[in-house]
Order: sequence, then C-alpha cells, then structure tokens
Amino acid sequence: MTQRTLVLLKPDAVRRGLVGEIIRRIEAKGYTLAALDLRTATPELLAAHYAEHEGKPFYEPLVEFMLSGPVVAMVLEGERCIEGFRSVAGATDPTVAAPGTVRGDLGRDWGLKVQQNLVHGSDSLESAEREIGIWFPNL
Ligand code: RTP
Ligand code: MG
Repeated sequence: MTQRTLVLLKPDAVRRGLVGEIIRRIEAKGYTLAALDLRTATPELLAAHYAEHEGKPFYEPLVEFMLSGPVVAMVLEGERCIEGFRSVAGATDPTVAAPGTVRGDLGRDWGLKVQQNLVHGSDSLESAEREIGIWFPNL
C-alpha cells in the first residue's frame, strides 16, 4: 500500500550536519521525497504537532528543543513508508536503538535529553495525514 508520512530532521540533525546522511538512507530505502523544506518551527506549529504529548513531563523540554534551530520537514511517499521509516529511524532512545538505524548509528546519549534523537516519523495513517496537514497544508 503506497503511503505518505511526515518526517522531521530535528535541530540536532541539522546542527550536526547529518541531513545528507539521513536523506541518503531514506532514498536508499526507496522512498520518494514529495516535499522538502528547511524551516524554523513556531510554538503554534509544535503545539499542534505534539498535541498528543501535551502535559507529559518531556513536553516542555521537547518543544524548547524543537525551537532551538531549524528543522528539515519532508513528506515521504512509498510502499508502507509509515512503518518503514520508523524502522529506518529506530527506537526512540538512541542508546537502545538497533545498529543499522538512524538513531542507533548516529544518535548520541545526552543524558536525560531523549528528545535529541535526530528524527521524527508519523506513527499511523491518521497521524501522517494530520501531521502533513500541519506542516504542508497546501500538499
Ligand atoms: P517521534 O514522534 O519523534 O517520531 O518519536 P517516537 O514516536 O519514537 O517517540 P514519541 O513517544 O512520539 O515521543 C516524541 C518525542 O518526544 C521525545 N521524548 N522524550 N522520556 C523522554 O524524555 C522522552 N520521551 C519522548 C523524543 O524526542 C521523541 O521522539
Ligand atoms: Mg511519536
């Protein structure tokens, strides 16, 4: 089933010069870029994007981190790319993410700052459509 998914390369990925490496892995996997944009998030955008996490202990530091520099927002297209990109990304915590994944190979352990895990990928069909609407309303 061909799907679309919203992927963010977080500020740590941009700061560390890993944009090319991560896009290389996405393209090598066979996913197509349907949209790609370097931009600085806003509190409003992030409140919508992370609505499901509002109130959790990591919410405020996560939003602050996501505002700390530009992100690369993209829409990927491909066969089962929602699940597929999350498998390319690896587990949320870079320390336990499997080798071969973006977070496992390139992620650093910054102590309690689990939010600095390089990438975001939509986790379901519903969240993909919702998040694409937030980041690329004209797509
Ligand atoms: P993502 O949404 O970024 O693709 O990551 P995910 O599904 O693997 O993780 P999720 O549970 O949706 O959490 C969203 C982001 O919040 C940060 N986080 N920090 N305990 C913590 O400090 C903690 N837990 C989650 C991470 O940046 C995670 O990617
Ligand atoms: Mg998530």
